[in-house]
Amino acid sequence: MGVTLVELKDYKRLIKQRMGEKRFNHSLCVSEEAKRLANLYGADEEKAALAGILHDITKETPKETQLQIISDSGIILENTEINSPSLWHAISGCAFIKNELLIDDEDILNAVRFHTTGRENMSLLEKIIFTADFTSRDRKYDDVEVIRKKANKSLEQAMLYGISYTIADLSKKQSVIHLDTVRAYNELVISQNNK
Ligand code: DGI
Ligand code: FE
Ligand code: FE
Repeated sequence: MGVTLVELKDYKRLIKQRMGEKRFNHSLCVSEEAKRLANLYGADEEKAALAGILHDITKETPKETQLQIISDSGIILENTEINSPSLWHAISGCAFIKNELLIDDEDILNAVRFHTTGRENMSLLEKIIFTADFTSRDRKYDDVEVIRKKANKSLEQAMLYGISYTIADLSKKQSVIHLDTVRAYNELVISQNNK
């Protein structure tokens, strides 16, 4: 699939209409960072830029509407997902770009679908979007420079650091941890241990 710059501009306009200024800026920053990482790791830069701009497309869509988008696309949520509203935007976002924007590139669809939890056997593009969401220019948290440095050396090391933080944070709040998150974490730990 060829994504031209003109198309990217149109998608930016569409995204801008769907969210507040701060979230739009985040989407632009993730897009830019995803493109940079794609260049660094030899992935398709245009696809990365597009997946980046689209990744949070339904983040500010009302929860009820998101549930409707999800059920309209034939997805039945698992119990853990029903109890984790912060995961819904990845599921509804993927369904929205597939069914409404008619994006048919499976890799882009999966990059949006798994950008919050990660999963086992992620593609290079999925890893790039997952990482860019942590390392984008707008992100400000204590260890952001640590993870940015890791991202320039190894996507897997950056992801492991990010997922470890997420799991610790979720368990501190006694929130549900999705199995995809745990599976991604375990796979990253095992592959680091075997290096
Ligand atoms: O959409 P963003 O804010 O840019 O970032 P994101 O899509 O990574 O969403 C972050 C939120 O998702 C944060 O509140 C933690 C939550 N989250 C990540 N993994 C899991 C999770 N929530 C649950 N319940 N379970 C998970 O495995
Ligand atoms: Fe998100
Ligand atoms: Fe995001």
